[in-house]
Amino acid sequence: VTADGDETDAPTSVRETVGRRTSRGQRSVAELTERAQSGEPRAVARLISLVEDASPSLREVAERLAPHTGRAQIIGLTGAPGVGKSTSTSALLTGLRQAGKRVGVLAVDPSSPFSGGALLGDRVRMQEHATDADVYIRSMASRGHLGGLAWATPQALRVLDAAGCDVILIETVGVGQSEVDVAGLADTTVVLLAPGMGDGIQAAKAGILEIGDVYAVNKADREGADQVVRDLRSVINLGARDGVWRPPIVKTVAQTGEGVDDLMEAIEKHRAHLEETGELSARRRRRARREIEAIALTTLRERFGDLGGHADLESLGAEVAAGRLDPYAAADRLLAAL
Ligand SMILES: Nc1nc2c(ncn2[C@@H]2O[C@H](COP(=O)(O)OP(=O)(O)OP(=O)(O)O)[C@@H](O)[C@H]2O)c(=O)[nH]1
Ligand SMILES: [Mg+2]
Repeated sequence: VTADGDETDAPTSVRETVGRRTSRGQRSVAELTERAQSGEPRAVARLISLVEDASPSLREVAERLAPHTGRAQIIGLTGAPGVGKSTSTSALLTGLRQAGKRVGVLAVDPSSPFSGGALLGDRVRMQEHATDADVYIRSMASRGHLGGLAWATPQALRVLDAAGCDVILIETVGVGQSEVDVAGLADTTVVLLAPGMGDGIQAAKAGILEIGDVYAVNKADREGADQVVRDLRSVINLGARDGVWRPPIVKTVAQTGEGVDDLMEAIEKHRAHLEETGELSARRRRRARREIEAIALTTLRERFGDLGGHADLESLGAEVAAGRLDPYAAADRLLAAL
């Protein structure tokens, strides 16, 4: 469903319309953002689509949303494929709804060029929440646009934040190698592990022990869960220091909801820790810096792309090929032409 539907009451100022890209939308950004803020699901969906499509109207969207952001608690879930991220997200969603929270869910798949597909299974898993008016579930994929999801994901988070979500759960596949580094996006990052998934700890050691604020050993109904907990604990204890957050380890069976209360409690403790130490605002400032950087880099890349056929490049190429100029100096000259 998109928010393009009824257009009878839409203002018609050309300057304020959401671009000519939409076939019949022509709804003003002002109205769209207002509706999103009041929690209208179709407006929220439409705004996230604008983000995904890198719409030119995003500038205005961002400007209008900015004063209404910074309230949501952002919880990231990450871990190897199939470890139970979506099932855990759904279980957390149930718990958060019982606590009366309005919740946004963003499932990000950097490897997929399209939404849907791999995320279809998630929709099935999330179905029980599909009709809940206080839940927004959205999947995002890169669609191959410039800059990929590096800047798009934080913008989608902003939309959900401004739409009044108390909590946003964001699920991404993989650790470290991912284009969308969930640890850079979330207030609290939950890393999921599970028994019987190869040499999980060894494989993950390199990256995960730096990013997990909370560890969930999921599929605790399976043999080997206690061993995963023991291994993980010994590695965490190795790096433990006084005054530094020591990530708790929680056992869960996401399918049945077992242990999910403990997981919520661990997340809340971490949240309290962030607030007490001032780390919450430090993380948010860091996040904002990365966001600015991603947008600036995307803009640069776009401009640079335009220079691909630039006359300077033609002549510089000739100079370098002939050995009259080194490629670094040539690159400097090209950049100076930006
Ligand atoms: N036995 C058991 N199976 C589980 C548990 N949690 C999830 N599963 C199953 O594990 C499979 C993968 O779960 P998902 O939640 O899709 O895992 P995911 O990490 O989101 O997977 P991707 O998004 O593909 O990376 C599904 O068949 C789940 O039903 C659990 O606690 N115990
Ligand atoms: Mg999933």
